[in-house]
Amino acid sequence: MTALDDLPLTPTTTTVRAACPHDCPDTCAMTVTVENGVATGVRGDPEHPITRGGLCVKVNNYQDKVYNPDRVLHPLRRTGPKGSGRFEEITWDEALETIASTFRAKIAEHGAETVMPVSYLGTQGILNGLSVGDAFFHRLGATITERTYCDSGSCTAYAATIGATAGVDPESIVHSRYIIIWACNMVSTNLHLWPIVAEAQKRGAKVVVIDPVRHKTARRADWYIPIRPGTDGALALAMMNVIISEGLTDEDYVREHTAGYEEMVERAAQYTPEWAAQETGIPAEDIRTLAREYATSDPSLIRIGVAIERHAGGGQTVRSIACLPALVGAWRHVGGGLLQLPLWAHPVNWPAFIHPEMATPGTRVVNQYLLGRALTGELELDPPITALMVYNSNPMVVCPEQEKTARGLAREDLFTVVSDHVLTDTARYADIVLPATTQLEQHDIMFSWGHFYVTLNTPAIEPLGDAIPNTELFRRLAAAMGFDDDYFLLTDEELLEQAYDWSAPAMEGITLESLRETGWARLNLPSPDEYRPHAEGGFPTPSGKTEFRSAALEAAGNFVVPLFRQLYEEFQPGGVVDPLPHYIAPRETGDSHPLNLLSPKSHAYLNSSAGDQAMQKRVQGEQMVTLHPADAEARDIVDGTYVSVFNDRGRFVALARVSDEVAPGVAVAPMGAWAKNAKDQSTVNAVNPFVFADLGNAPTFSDTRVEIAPV
Ligand SMILES: Nc1nc2c(c(=O)[nH]1)N[C@H]1C(S)=C(S)[C@@H](COP(=O)(O)OP(=O)(O)OC[C@H]3O[C@@H](n4cnc5c(=O)[nH]c(N)nc54)[C@H](O)[C@@H]3O)O[C@H]1N2
Ligand SMILES: Nc1nc2c(c(=O)[nH]1)N[C@H]1C(S)=C(S)[C@@H](COP(=O)(O)OP(=O)(O)OC[C@H]3O[C@@H](n4cnc5c(=O)[nH]c(N)nc54)[C@H](O)[C@@H]3O)O[C@H]1N2
Ligand SMILES: [Mo]
Repeated sequence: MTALDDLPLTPTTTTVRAACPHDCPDTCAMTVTVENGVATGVRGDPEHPITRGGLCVKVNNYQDKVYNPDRVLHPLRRTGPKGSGRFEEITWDEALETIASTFRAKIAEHGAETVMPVSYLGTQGILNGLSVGDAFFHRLGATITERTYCDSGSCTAYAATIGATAGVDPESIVHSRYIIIWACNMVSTNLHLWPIVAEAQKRGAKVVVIDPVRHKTARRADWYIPIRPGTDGALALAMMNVIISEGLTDEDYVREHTAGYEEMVERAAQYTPEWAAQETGIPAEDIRTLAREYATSDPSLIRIGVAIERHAGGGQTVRSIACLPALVGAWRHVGGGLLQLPLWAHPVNWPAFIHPEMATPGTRVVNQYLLGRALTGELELDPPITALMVYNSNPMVVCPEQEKTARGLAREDLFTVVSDHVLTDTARYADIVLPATTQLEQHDIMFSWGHFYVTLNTPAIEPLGDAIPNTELFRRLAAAMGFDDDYFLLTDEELLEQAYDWSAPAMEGITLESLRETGWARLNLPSPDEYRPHAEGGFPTPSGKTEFRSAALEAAGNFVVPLFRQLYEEFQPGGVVDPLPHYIAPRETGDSHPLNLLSPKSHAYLNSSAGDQAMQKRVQGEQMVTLHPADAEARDIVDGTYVSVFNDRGRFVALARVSDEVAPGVAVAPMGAWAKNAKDQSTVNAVNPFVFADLGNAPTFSDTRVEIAPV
């Protein structure tokens, strides 16, 4: 690769190919400069078609995370009260012995389900990420943790409607003529897709943003449509109503490649633009215009953000939206259709990491979204959770009902182990803290949920202190527990070989050896200038069609797609679901707490990661809440002063920002700031509910009502 060869290198300087580890659609290819064994800088690979040489504010100083003086570099044992953050250094042998003997004692007393793992996507690497501990906990017989924080409801709805398809290639979007960005603040959360959208816009595409907040992305749109939170389903159904009633459907496509159309026509008749205007706050004439423009501009593209699912009817919202491209025949064209999570394009060998066969059939499943309730006993569990192991996650910040999470973690009879880079809000409650390596110190290989490239991460430097990768952590824990299954003996090199199904058609021409040369590679799929995955239908649904009437929902009821459970199993039946798309209004109505609070992502943090890093804190500022001038005036709230945000679940204090970026009745408090740094030691998840959305056990972070008052 010439660009790397051109770098001015001194004899002691090397450049190593790496991959951004973060839970983000962009999965950037990075290069790391190493001088005398020290990483001195990271930059985006200029040749990568998505990264294009640029890294975002969250990672462009990644070396500061690696050498952060606050890093935990040795195992620690608690010496002060839980939450105090007082610890002493111990050896790995002492730590492993303490963990193994305590797990054994707890299991002898309560049974193995008394142990609960809590993990999410601190790193997205296939080796060290989502599934790294699954085999260990299956072998132990621990409670199975269901992980549905992110896009689970959307994935259920999407899979039930068009199947687990990659959908539109993000690079094909340069060809799109009408682009709807729906509940996605792309400039903050999917930054590397924006230049592609901007290129389409330059070529004449109209960019529409539908969001309750006029954010950085909305300000670049040709048409910004403010919407009442949680009512997007009404808008999508009304768009169907207009498209059908005005004869704007692609009749041939609908006839050949959809199922249940006649029933959908009947259903959609009730969802008039006038009705939807009442729900959404969008004038009926604007709804008509949107539907007409969408139906008559070829190719038309919808990009949905993860935030679209975070309310009571989130699943049905995505069902309705996923029906639209087939209705207008958008899939016929390059750059036409729907972009959700192209991760389905990646033939990752998940079962090799999850090892479902090691699980004991019938082991109970607890969703970690309910962690606070599980720990405080409000969720009646028999046996109770008495041992918790947290890795790749920071539940004190990301879980709803923060006060319950804190109260649960403070329990004296709970033994908590946390593996992380630094003493997070959660780690401060641990009995044992274990030091984890960062991406520059470990092997990994990355799939992407935002593009069609696979990226290899080669360690750039030796691990600092006693830090180890998660893979090694579970090898050591398995040895300490006396597990001798072959899996627990595999080295990282051997795990890399298992990461992908290398014989899958999408991997043709890609090997570990080739990746060691190039760093990254595009999956073997048609070029973005030609890729029309569903021009001839071929949806991976039971009927092979876009299913207005969903056979999967009809057969299974509500379900969680396999990846979101540790078990790699088929549908989890759970309740009857109307198999036709329909509208479910937001759950919280706001009689006593009138403001609808949203907690989208922070621009400078990656969930809570980087939430305690100096540069990122400077960019992001402290926990804020934005509200409309009319709402501020009615409450005597002045811009730049502290306010209390509260409801019956809890409260947090934030700095008020008064702006007409949000509509009256809406308030926005980004998530990711640490409680430790907050004015009253709590953040936005203090007020969020534990309630699931309609499909896929998705969270309902956007379905939250609060009141705000000066403090
Ligand atoms: N900078 C940054 N980037 C990130 C992350 C981060 O923490 N920081 N996290 C990564 C992760 S894990 C994820 S899941 C993605 C998420 O990325 P996005 O999908 O963009 O999610 P959010 O930022 O939570 O919300 C996006 C927008 O949805 C809007 N929204 C909320 N509720 C509704 C609603 O009911 N209807 C409509 N129409 N809009 C609504 C919010 O106002 C917000 O502007 O970002 C990834 N990228
Ligand atoms: N209110 C509200 N809450 C939300 C959301 C929201 O929009 N609003 N979004 C939800 C969504 S979409 C998501 S994805 C979740 C995110 O939830 P999490 O995935 O839990 O996100 P983080 O807070 O970043 O926590 C990851 C932790 O893993 C650590 N880590 C990173 N790399 C490694 C490693 O290699 N080894 C180990 N052992 N640890 C590592 C990081 O330092 C960090 O402390 O939050 C959810 N919570
Ligand atoms: Mo997420």
